[in-house]
Amino acid sequence: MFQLKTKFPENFLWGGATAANQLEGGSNVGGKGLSLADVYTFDESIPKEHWSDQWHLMTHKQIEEAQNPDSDKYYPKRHGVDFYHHYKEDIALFAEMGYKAFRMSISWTRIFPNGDELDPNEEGLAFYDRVFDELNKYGIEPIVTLSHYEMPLHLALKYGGWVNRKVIDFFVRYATTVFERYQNRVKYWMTFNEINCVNHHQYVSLGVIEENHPNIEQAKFQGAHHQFVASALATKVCKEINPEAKVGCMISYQVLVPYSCDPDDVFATVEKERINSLFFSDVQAKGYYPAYTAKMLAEKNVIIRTEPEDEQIMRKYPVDYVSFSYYMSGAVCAHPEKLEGVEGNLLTGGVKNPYLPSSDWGWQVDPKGLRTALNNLYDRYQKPIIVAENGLGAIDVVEEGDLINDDYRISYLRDHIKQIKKAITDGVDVIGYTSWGCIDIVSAGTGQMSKRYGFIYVDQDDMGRGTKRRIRKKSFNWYKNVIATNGEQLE
Ligand code: BGP
Repeated sequence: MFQLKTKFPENFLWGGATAANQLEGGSNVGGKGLSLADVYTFDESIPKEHWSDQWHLMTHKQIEEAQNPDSDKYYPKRHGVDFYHHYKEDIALFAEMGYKAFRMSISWTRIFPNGDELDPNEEGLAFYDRVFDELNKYGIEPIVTLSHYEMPLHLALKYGGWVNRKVIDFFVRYATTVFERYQNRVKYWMTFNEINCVNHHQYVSLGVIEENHPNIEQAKFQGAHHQFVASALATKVCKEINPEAKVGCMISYQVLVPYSCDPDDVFATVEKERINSLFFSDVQAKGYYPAYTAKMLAEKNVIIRTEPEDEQIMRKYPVDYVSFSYYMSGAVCAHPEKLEGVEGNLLTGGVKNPYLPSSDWGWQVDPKGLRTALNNLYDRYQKPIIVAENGLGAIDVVEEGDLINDDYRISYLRDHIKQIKKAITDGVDVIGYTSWGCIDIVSAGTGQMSKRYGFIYVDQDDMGRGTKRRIRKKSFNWYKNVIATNGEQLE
């Protein structure tokens, strides 16, 4: 009855994760339309601290400029690392590492270039046929995100993004198209990447162009509601097409701890963790709005407009599994004025935890926090969990003989995988681990290429210059051995 688990399960989904807009390139081929990500520039002349601003604030002027074919700006997410033309070589390298799973996203604008067409673009569908066939050749299970910061730009410009209820229908049409087409090749789906990020970066998450927006909080939560409904409707369709398929939610989970044992810090942490992350997985995993929603929305002066059928569809179609990205933890202080703040992928303005080191980008490294995260989510939902992203963004140096000695990355990943193993012993049902950016790709936040996460180096710089040659890093062989020993040999 009480069976202690001390090992990773036999069929554990070891692998890596990417997103189409950071990986694929080929934005001007195969009939692809422009996505939100395609208008994101990288410009070294702008001060570093503003590189991520476009995630939440994109102006109409910037978009107009991006649509001008003569613009001399560099748009890194149009180029990615050209997986579009290198997918065979890249998948062969994943297979060489022994991948059991590959998390990727479908670029919505390859399938529906503007988002509101009635018929899909066959060339776009055919591209993913080829990718899935290639994965299948090596027995690699695709885990596919439907929307990873790359909705059609047209839906943002014409309809105002996810704030508009019509976008639900466009999304469901897109989801239905890909569920039908790939029903025999894809079992694991995720609807929205880091759905809680609507709260932090409304441009990439919702397609809301913020300048002079009259009520941005209202827009965020109305948009989130539409995504919840869209996700439940997509889950319904997915199950009708293939009852064996599994649909998951995906949040960015920055585990939060109180800065001190001051009761004010403790409760501030409870509330901050809800609004930052858990509210979103609560709705998607349980299928209904949690009791604290009313107060949370009242404090923000937000009134979500719903339709009578929303509640029922959300209750009937919660997700099958829960997944999350984990890069760091955070500390919460009820009175943070005198404390040092920290950087992070949620732009949450937490305070520095004096017990933790930070990455070169100021993200606080806390492997034990991953064990806490897994326990928290499993206690709360009792659903299988995939660690969908985890990794270290770092500068890599190619030494004589194509050597890349990324011991720092090995150490980061090893420490985190150890904590997953402990969580399995704690009783958590973890079914997969896909480390982030298994091949170097363009950074989501900064648009840099030099912020590298991969086991495979790509010879390309921040401005897209380079041969795009793929080189195995030291971590490549390390991870290969981790997978071969099913997580038993981590040193
Ligand atoms: C997550 C996103 C990814 C990603 C990762 C690392 O929030 O889901 O798309 O890139 O963070 O962030 P960055 O690329 O900014 O270092």
